[in-house]
Order: sequence, then C-alpha cells, then structure tokens
Amino acid sequence: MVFPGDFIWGAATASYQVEGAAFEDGKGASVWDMMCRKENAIWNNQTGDVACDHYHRYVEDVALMQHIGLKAYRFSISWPRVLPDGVGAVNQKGLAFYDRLVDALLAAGITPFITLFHWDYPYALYCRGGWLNADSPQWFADYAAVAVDRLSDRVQHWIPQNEPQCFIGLGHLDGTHAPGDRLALAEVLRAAHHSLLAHGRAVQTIRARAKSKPQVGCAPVGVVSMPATDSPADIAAAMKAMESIAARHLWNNTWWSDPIFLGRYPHDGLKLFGSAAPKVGPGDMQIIHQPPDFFGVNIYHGACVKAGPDGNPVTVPQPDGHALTAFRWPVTPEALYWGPKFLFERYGRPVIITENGMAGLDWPALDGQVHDPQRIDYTARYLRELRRAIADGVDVRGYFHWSLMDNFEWAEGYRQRFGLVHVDYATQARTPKDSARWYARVIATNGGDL
Ligand code: IFM
Repeated sequence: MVFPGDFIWGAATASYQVEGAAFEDGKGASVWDMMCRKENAIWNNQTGDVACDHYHRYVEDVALMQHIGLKAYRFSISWPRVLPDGVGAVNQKGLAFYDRLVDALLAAGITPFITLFHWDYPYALYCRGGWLNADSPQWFADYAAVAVDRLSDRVQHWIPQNEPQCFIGLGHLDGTHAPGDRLALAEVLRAAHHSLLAHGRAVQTIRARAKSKPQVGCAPVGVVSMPATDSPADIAAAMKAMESIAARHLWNNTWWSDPIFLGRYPHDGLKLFGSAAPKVGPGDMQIIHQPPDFFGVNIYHGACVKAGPDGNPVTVPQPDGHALTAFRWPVTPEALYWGPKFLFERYGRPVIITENGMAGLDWPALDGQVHDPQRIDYTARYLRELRRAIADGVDVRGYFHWSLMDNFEWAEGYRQRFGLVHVDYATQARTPKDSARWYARVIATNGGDL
C-alpha cells in the first residue's frame, strides 16, 4: 500500500460557510455578515445567515461523516461567536457549541482538526482597523488562548489561519471578499505582515497552553506550477515559478511561507514590492518564524509552465476545450503531485492536503440520488497523483476533501456546490452524493480502491 496505514482521510468545512445561526446565542457580527448586506456583493444577494444550519444539525452531520468513514474532520471556529467583540468577554454559549461538536466527533471516532480563523473576522475589530491595526496579532493570540484553553484537552490539531492570500488579498486588495476593501499595496502588505505576526503569536500560544501535545499546521493556497514535460529544464522552470514572486499581488507561495518556515521574506518579493514592503520591526521575524509541525496546503489546480530560452518559466496555456469545473477552474490532477513535492522539498515538513475538491452542477435526479461522476473522476485523478508523490518520497500524511457538504461559497453564494453531500437549502435535507459512497470505499481500502 502506498498510503501510510495511519493516513488521515478527511473532509473540511468552515464556520461561516456551514453554521448559520448568524445572530443566535450571543454571536457577534463578522465582516462576512456585513459583506452579505452590501447590495450585489454576493451572487443573488445571498447570505450565510442560515447556510447549512450546521449549528443546529451538527449531530446529523457527524453521523454523515461517520457513515462516510471519515478519520478526521476539519472545521473552523467562528471568532465572533466565541468573542462577540473580538476581544474581552467570552460568549460561553458560543464556545459551548464547539465543545459539543468536538465531543460528538470524538464519540464517532473522528479526529477534529480546528482552524481558528477561516475568514469570519469580528466586525467589532474591523471597526478598530482590523488587520491594519498593530494590535491585531495580540487580539488573535488572545482569541487562540480562549479556544485552546477550552478545547485542547480533546483537540490536538490546530491550524491558525486559512488561505491568507484570500482574506488579505481578496478582502483588502481586490475587495471581492469581506471586508470588501481596496487598499494600496503598502497597506495590504502591512495587513499581511500583521496576519503573519498573528500566525506566529497563535502558534506560540497553542504550544504554550495546550493540554495535550499539539500538532500545528497552516493552510495557505498552494499556488502550483506543473512542468509541461518531464524534461529537467521544464521541471526546473516549474519549481522556479512556484518559488518566485513575479507580480505585485499576493498569489504566491513564498511571501507567506518563507517567513513562517524560513524566518525571512523572499528577496525577489522585497525587491518587487519595493517601498510598499512592510516595515519589519525588531523581533518580528522571531515571532513569525514558528515553523508548524505540518505543512497544510489547499490545492485545487495548477498552471502549466515550460522553460523559456533563458530557462525562466513561461506559462503554457491550457489547450482549447480543457476540462473545467462549474467554477471554471481547470482540472489539473498533476497539481497534487508537483505542489506537495515542491513544498516538501522547500520547507521539509510533512504535508497534509487541507483542501481539494471541485464545484459541480449537482442536483437530485429522478431516482432521488445525486449522481456526480465528475467529482469522483476529479478526485480519483488527483488522489492518484498524490499517491505518486508519496511513492516518490514526499511525506504526505493526510487529505481533506473540500467539502463535506455543499455550502455558502463566499461571493458565489450557493451557486457553487463543492460537497460530498448535497444540501437542499429550502428543506436542509442532506443527500450523500455518489461521490460520498465512492470516497467511503477509498477510505475503507486506504486508497486501494483508487
Ligand atoms: O470554499 C472555499 C474555502 O472556504 C477556502 N478554499 C477554497 C474553497 C473553494 O473555493
């Protein structure tokens, strides 16, 4: 068997995308509650107010996970549900929800992986400057302490933040995600620097306070390049593309991961960003440089590159008619070979795929079942590439499918369905798709059925 015996087969969700109960039990507002109230910010002006109602239906959802045979479930805590003002008084009712969820998971034999922050930033703190405020790393560390103090007697796996490229880049540069700002690059990079400091402070907090030995990870977007051919020149070009910063935006690997894992910002980024680069205070890098125990990474697709005449990477466009998901993302299974391989070689930590999956056009058929052969094909192809990476010596410890169930896909609202389980938002009926049954077999055979 190529997959190690203790390989972690999981699925993932995030608080705002599934919980609902947006204004219940003392929860404070998040920037996504705010964003969903802006006219036309979200497809069809939809909101996460109810979402999958997971807050009330988590028992049924854990039973579904058990039915699929998940070994682990990655979910996030809503920061403003626990701390309505972002700091200060703890909302015990909100915190109690995660207590119940963790207990239900453990009773079902499912290992909880907690993401502390998956984008639902407290609105109260946004009003105080959000990630631009130099106090924001401290706010985050204090929040981490509350979660760790309450849950670390039962939870070992912690991921401080999900996809900083998105909550900083889409949220503060493009303005398409909450809080919907379009700031100058210098301000965006200052916010990014604070988020990196927050990551470091949270890791320190987790390691100092956890009641059981913690395993800490990360979950950036994996910006993957794949060589057009197996030639050494193309492979070197793809590696170079993955480790370089070539444009004045935040879609890259190294600006985010070099500080955390290597203790420095990459030179090419500093050069390219120039005067927009953040001021790094004395001691900042020591705080940020808290290498996690595993390199968690979210990978959905990659770009194909070849070596140009000077050896530098040149993008090779996908051929006309190349396979696309419903979200118009290219289907590129090799991303799950080259992405983990590069990240393992550069950062030297075991890799866990913290997200991978696809949006499909799924609906209940006349027979009442939800047939999603494309998701099965997509996932089988990607997992085969992950298997190839493991066979080639990449230390991959786990895979989380995105997502357990259809949910609120941010600016896309409910238009994109990523789930193994179909959700009828009018009735909240859950229907496991064919892919859920297929994934159950993959898990039961530890990947032997691929
Ligand atoms: O739904 C998102 C998730 O919240 C973060 N990673 C990508 C997923 C699909 O877009």
